[in-house]
Amino acid sequence: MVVLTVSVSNSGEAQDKAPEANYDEAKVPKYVLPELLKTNDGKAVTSAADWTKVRRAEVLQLVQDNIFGTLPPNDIKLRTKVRSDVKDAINGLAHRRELTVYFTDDDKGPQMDLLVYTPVSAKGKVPAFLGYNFNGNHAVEKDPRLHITESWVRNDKEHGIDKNLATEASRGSESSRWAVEKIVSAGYGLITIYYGDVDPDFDDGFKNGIHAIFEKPGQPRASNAGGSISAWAWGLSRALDVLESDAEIDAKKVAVFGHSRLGKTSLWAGATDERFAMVISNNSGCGGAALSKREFGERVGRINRSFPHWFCLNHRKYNENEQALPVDHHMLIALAAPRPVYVASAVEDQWADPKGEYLGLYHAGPVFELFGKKPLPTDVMPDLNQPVMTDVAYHIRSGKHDVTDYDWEQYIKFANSHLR
Ligand code: GTR
Repeated sequence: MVVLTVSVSNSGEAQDKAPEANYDEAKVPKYVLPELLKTNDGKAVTSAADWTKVRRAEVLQLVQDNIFGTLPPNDIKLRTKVRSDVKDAINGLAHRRELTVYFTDDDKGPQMDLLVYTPVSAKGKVPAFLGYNFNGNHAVEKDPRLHITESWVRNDKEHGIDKNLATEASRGSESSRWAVEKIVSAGYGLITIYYGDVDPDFDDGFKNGIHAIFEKPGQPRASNAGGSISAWAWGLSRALDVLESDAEIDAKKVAVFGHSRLGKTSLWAGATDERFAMVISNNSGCGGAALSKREFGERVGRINRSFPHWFCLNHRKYNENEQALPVDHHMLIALAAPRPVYVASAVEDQWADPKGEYLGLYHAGPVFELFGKKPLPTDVMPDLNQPVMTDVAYHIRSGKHDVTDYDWEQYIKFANSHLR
């Protein structure tokens, strides 16, 4: 029997001591992945039409009911207000807008701010990348004109964040992760949102963020009710709703992007909303691109205990019990097909299981093939810093868990061949 000890750290994230994460490939158990191309009643899926008409919905349901849970309803009226609009951002290269999107009629109610960059040189609508940031829109660039988020943020002494409120000291603190200059110079737009606007990232029993609109206090939670990742995915779709009537962004060419927990989110958003034209997972690891059944690095039990609010309650059935999962993350990735998907790893990020991320994309391949798309050619990972790009793409770069200029250079290159 495995005895688990769980303690809660100052950051509010639980840290358990056992079982230790496995980093030894020889200790990966023999596992059998659930079949992508067989329907629940055992029929072979042999064409794109079989996938689209029958199997896709089954797979979506399996991923929803066992991993992330349902998304909030989408039949709400959105209102938008321009908070700022400048033409001289990023050394004069970008038109930059801050757009507040209200989820109710109440200006003080749940809302999110879209930070929208478009190239000033653009003639007509541009394709774009859309993704959440971790620290607030004001952390993307050190421009004093940007509004400092008023949403809950994780305490961070280095950036003067105390009592969960952002201050001047956190301006630009996340700028190394957002290659805005490269993106707009390549002719793309960038839309980013502080993820805590949609749902603050702590376990509060689903009362804050957009949960305040949809959840009834005291009501028991369904075992497949969505957690924060579903809420965040929902928020990305609402951003796309807004972009559909934007004069500068081509909403039919929006790549949904995310790093780490937000990479799990971008995969789930791409799965649940087929309007996203491309899906990018940066170091998404356990719960993202990595296969859970490999039990390598971070595992299902550990993530559920550290972040009890991310997934649905059903996901806990697989704590220390991954082999019982009726789904795995190749199925999550396959839900993006036939749209282009990019999965990226970092070699020092073994916690996220780079090989498991690669294999997640590799084993989604048969669905891409049904559509005449080229998947990853082999189950052998490419060398360091040697991206493979077909109709899907993968790279493992040197360095740690992060988003770097190198990552963005590859995403832009991949987008150049698929979103142009
Ligand atoms: C870690 C978590 C990972 C990843 C990461 C992040 O603590 O274990 O799964 O999501 O956080 O989002 O930065």
